[in-house]
Amino acid sequence: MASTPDVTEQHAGLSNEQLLDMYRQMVLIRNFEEKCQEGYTRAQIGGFLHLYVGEEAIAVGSMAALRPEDHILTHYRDHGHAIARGLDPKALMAELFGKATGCAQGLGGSMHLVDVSKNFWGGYAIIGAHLVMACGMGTALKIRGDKQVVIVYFGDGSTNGGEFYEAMNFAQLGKLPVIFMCENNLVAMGTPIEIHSAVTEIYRKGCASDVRSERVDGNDPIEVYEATKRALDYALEGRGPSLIEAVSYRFRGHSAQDTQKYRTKEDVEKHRAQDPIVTFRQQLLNEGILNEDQDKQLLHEVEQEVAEAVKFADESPVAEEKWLDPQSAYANPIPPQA
Ligand SMILES: Cc1ncc(C[n+]2csc(CCOP(=O)(O)OP(=O)(O)O)c2C)c(N)n1
Repeated sequence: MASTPDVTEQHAGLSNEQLLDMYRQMVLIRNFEEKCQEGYTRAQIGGFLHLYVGEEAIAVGSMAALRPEDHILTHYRDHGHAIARGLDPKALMAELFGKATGCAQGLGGSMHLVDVSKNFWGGYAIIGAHLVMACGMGTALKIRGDKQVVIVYFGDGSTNGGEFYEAMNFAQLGKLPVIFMCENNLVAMGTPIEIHSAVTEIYRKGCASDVRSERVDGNDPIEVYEATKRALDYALEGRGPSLIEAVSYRFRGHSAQDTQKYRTKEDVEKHRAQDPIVTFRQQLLNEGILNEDQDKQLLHEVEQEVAEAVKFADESPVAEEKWLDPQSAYANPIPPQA
């Protein structure tokens, strides 16, 4: 049987197998989040729920360029990053359901997914604050001489706060191995970018600290992969941080409760023409890397995997109350005073 021609030359050195894996991850993230929305509607998931639908190419493309030893910090819209980093969808869904089998024992919820064994240091809810944490991690790596990088994900709205400029300046001064990945989905909660930012091309904000900066199509996982690889190599050469602006769009509201009065249905539909999953799928079909039967099979397997995750979460015991003891917040609890 003739094998599919390998078109790695056109795809930044990615093999057909890697491209298919990236496509599968994007489909898995989308499917997982559709079930999250259902779980929220059924009150199986409480608290905040920020969906990443439409932005999948950024997490998948960038994670494909990272190595197991690299470190990840992300914001509260973190389901896609966790899945792309290879966290177990069962433990993630259980976390969302507030169950003891969740990746944070069910105490973190949607915004605080974590798995230290994968150097996935968590989702953070305070916008911009984790950029400063990335500098702390970058400093530690530099002092230890570890050949590792930190990538930190954040939105366009987060680049208006002081922490963004503070972090960029600090990282550039110390030539820290940090990749600042701005996911520009063109809106911060209910405020379109033209209204919240004086500079709408976010990568241009890097010039304030002379940080190497570039803008890519965040709907194209291969473009994101290439930009991340460039930033990774740059950091590993000891040359310092990079700012990547990946332009995309979120199809759902800011969180599960959002009436979306700040945009029209027509706006959303217009962007659907650039849906990263539909576009990537078509590209793989056109190039003979994927065929219709494989695609159906892949979708079937993903649906099964997500259904198993929901079942696992549903049947797991609720988070244990003993963990609500403030002492449980410490890695090394403080002994009681005499
Ligand atoms: C310091 C701080 N101020 C305000 C908020 C409330 N808040 C939550 S999300 C958000 C908008 C963030 O938008 P953006 O950075 O573009 O990320 P996106 O949600 O679009 O991914 C704000 C203001 C917060 N979490 N932290």
